[in-house]
Amino acid sequence: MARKDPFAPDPKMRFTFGLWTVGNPGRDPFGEPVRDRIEPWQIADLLGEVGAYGVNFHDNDLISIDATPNQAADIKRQFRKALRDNGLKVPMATTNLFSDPVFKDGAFTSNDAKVRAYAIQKTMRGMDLGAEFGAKIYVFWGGREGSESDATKDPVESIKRTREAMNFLCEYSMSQKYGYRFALEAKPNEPRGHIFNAVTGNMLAFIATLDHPGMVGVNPEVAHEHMAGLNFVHQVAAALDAGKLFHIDLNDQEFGRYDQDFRFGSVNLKHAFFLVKLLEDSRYNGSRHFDAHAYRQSNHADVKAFARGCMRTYMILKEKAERWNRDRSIQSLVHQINRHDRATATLTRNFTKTNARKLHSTVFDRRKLARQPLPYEKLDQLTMDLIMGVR
Ligand code: DIG
Ligand code: MN
Ligand code: MN
Repeated sequence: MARKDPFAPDPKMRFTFGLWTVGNPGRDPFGEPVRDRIEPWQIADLLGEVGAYGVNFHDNDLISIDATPNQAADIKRQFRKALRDNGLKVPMATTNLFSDPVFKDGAFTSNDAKVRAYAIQKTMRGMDLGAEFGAKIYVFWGGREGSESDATKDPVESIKRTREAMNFLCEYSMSQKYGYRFALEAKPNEPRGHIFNAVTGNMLAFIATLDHPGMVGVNPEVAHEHMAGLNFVHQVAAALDAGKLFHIDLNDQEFGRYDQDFRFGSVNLKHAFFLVKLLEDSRYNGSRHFDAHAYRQSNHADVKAFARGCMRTYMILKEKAERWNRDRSIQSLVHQINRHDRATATLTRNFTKTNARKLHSTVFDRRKLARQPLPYEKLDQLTMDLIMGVR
């Protein structure tokens, strides 16, 4: 009997791909498609074959914007059968508010009130469609919500317009009893010169200003925070700390480049290792969604290798993170560098006048504190040994 692959995709990881990812025909700003377009049901068959848990979609990935009601019904019927045949879930849905020319200057932040209203209507209908397939997370990526010149849009008014749309759509989800949780996805630029709410930190602040902040979280993407030169693990940590990591877009990205959406872990293996460690240590129980696509040079067979590679790398890094947590030498160093002190800890945990008076009068030997050893090189090399497979 064939030995079970220890790094085969585990359904408990809830690995998902968007229709637009493995279905990407390979068009880019400088070239035409290089792969035949495949239908949603064919994409579902591909994801079933590689062992994904689920599939997500933008409204128009599934049903084109000009489809007739009969065409839409046929597509949904075929797709629903393919989901059943492949045992795939639909955890997330979202709206394409960036492809059609009507959104050339934004959707929720358009300077045209009718375009803003149409964008909200299109999102309502996208939410209806997602709910038909059982989606409980609704992602908002405002790819066109921005400007090239600040002469064209008031940045404060643009945030207010976004808030009006989000408040309305939260109410719509509640009125329809869809039970959605909204996940806001940041990106600093591309396709706009500057996109509002550029990074996950902006989104966390923005959520606090909404009428129903409890049903709104974030969907951070590796490539997008890297485009902003940020440490993605730290952005995800902030979302986890705020209880707002409702979804996550996994991929990879060279720093200082356009949005490359590479296979997960294929560029920054160390960052990917600490991201997987953070997600697993924190018992993240959402989808691990690969918002990525294969190289433009790949054919459909290689697209399957891309999808398998995303999940396999995650599983390998998960096993390495478990070994890091069990490694005696590593854990001994982690214990050594974290110096606990009960006396000072109780003083600063809660403010009281007594604690303040005691802390105020405490004598610290800062020269002795400064000489405390921090064997970070040793710890990081042990980590690199483990990541490189020699430990
Ligand atoms: C791009 O990173 C965006 C769109 O693909 C989509 O709206 C969202 C969902 O993951 N990510
Ligand atoms: Mn991206
Ligand atoms: Mn994304």
